Amino acid sequence: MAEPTVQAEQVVINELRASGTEPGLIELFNPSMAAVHISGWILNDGSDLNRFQIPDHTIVDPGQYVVFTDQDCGFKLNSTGGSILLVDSVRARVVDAVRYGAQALPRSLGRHPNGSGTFRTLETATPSATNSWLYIAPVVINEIMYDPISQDSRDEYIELHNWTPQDVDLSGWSISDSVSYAFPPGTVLKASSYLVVTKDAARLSTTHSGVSSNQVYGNFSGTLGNGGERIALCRPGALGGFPIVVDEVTYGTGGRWGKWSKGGGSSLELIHPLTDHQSPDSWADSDESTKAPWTPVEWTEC
Ligand SMILES: [Ca+2]
Ligand SMILES: [Ca+2]
Ligand SMILES: [Ca+2]
Repeated sequence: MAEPTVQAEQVVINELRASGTEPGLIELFNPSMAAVHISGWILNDGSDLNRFQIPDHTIVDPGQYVVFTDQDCGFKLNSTGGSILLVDSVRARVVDAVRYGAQALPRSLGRHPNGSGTFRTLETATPSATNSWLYIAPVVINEIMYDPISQDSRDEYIELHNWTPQDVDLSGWSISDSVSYAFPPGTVLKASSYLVVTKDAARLSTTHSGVSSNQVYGNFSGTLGNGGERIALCRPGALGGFPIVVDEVTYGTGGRWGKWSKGGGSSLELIHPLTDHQSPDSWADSDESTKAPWTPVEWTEC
């Protein structure tokens, strides 16, 4: 049998979980057609202090996985965020590197799609197996009005939806990046219901008379970019620690992102909660004729 070829770029860090009630893990994956010898390669967390040399005779076969626990590595990944580097021993270069934020333990982070995509929170940890579907939080970013037809940023809003049968306490939750907003203590989003966070709450209550005032929150600071931007919904970390991203979307404009949401009178609406919210295919221009749960009244036909 031929010696495994060294194809440094063909092994990726595919899944990770920081140490918590479940042991920490780092999963490597070989997406290529050739076995890769990774003996002597180094895993570290970006510091010289915490480094692990992969043991002799470690080979990752094509389409296969190798998993190291925090016990194997001799150091623990930080649950409030950090880095992992995979360094090739032959050329002493970084083969793959991952930087991650605060984790929603015991859920893991992993590439989506498996082996190639960006790191996302996964529904279930899958050491030595194909990564699971994405974890979908009980409350999702459901609708985005980033470029109102009025050309007035005060008419911008973000709608959140609790798609589960349980009420969710949003105390300490926040929206960040393109705009900033922190929910006041005691905010509860009831089961199967919606709320709106806007740039100008008083104005929205007059322009959208069908919206109950207890569904309207704000004002957020900043504005939603008309050329696309990232919106993140965060909940507080354990013991008031670093905020954990529970849902995020980096919306775009045009093409698969739709035509009418960019200043044409529509908003962007999530088609279904249980989709990949980072994919444009999961979003569509709102249909103003059947808009739910509330109907804008300010639009006039040309
Ligand atoms: Ca996996
Ligand atoms: Ca805007
Ligand atoms: Ca809606």
